[in-house]
Amino acid sequence: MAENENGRATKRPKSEADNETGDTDEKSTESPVANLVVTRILRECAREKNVFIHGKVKDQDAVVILEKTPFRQDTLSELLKASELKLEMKNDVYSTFQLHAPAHLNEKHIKKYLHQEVFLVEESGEDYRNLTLPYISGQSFSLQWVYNILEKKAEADRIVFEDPDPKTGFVLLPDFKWDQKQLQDLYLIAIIHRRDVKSLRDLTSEHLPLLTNIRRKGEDTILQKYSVSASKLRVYLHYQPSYYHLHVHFTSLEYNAPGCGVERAHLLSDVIQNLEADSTYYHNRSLTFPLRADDGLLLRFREAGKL
Ligand code: G7M
Repeated sequence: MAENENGRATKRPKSEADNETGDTDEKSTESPVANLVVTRILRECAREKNVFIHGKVKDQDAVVILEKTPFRQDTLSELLKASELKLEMKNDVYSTFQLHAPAHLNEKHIKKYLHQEVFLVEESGEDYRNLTLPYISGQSFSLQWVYNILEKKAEADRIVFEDPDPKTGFVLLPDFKWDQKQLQDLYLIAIIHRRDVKSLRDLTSEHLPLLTNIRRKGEDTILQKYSVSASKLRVYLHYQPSYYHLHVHFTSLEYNAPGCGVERAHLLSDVIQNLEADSTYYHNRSLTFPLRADDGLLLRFREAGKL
């Protein structure tokens, strides 16, 4: 568990029933993860300082994500003053130290590490229709959390902007990976109101008014509310996304957000230009993305001899 003010824990919904009400355990005083029995570490990234844990809470499956947030300016001087330093290496004017922070600023180490191999997959338009679409349609990726947000059953107080138009409208709110304590890792998502666009693959020039609306109003809102200008934002879509209801990520350019690499992120401005040039661009083009070894979709590509 991340126990200090620089870390946070997030628990995904335990079940559909919990999820439908939009009610979360956050309201109760008991820590929702206090009784977590860890089954295994699904993923840990030392560089991004996060860990994904599969476990059980009262016999129900749960996924807990712990993520180290950026250093906070207000605790920085205390961190430097009160920490114990152990010299590791000295060379010319350079020295490296191991820093042992005071307990209240520190976090426990999670040592277990389960590395998942990742493979890059190239998906043609035909592969999408023959392999990916049947696969994602057969999966029960719950979008209930998305509908809860759109219907104001959850996170309603976190919405920073809404355009209610059923065709071009969207809701803008902080991604749950952002604790909103500092702008350095600013992270918001725009979730569209219409429910018939699964991902980048579904987009045609018909959706240009929706996309340009998201870009303009999303950037304007972030400038007004957080004083972060468009030139300081990375605005993109994931392919493959984790959730097949179109949403756009707005992250601070300063923040190396998980999934913002070239193999997964598609800049909204590129998407708009590609659709302006060719309405069927995302229906026909090959798209490349990473899949983890345990991803069922990878198996489909393997079985089809595409890997
Ligand atoms: O594009 P992709 O599907 O990979 O991204 C989904 C994004 O939604 C991620 O950045 C998640 O952190 C974010 N997210 C996921 N859930 C379940 C929630 C949620 O319940 N609330 C909010 N605000 N963001 C979420």
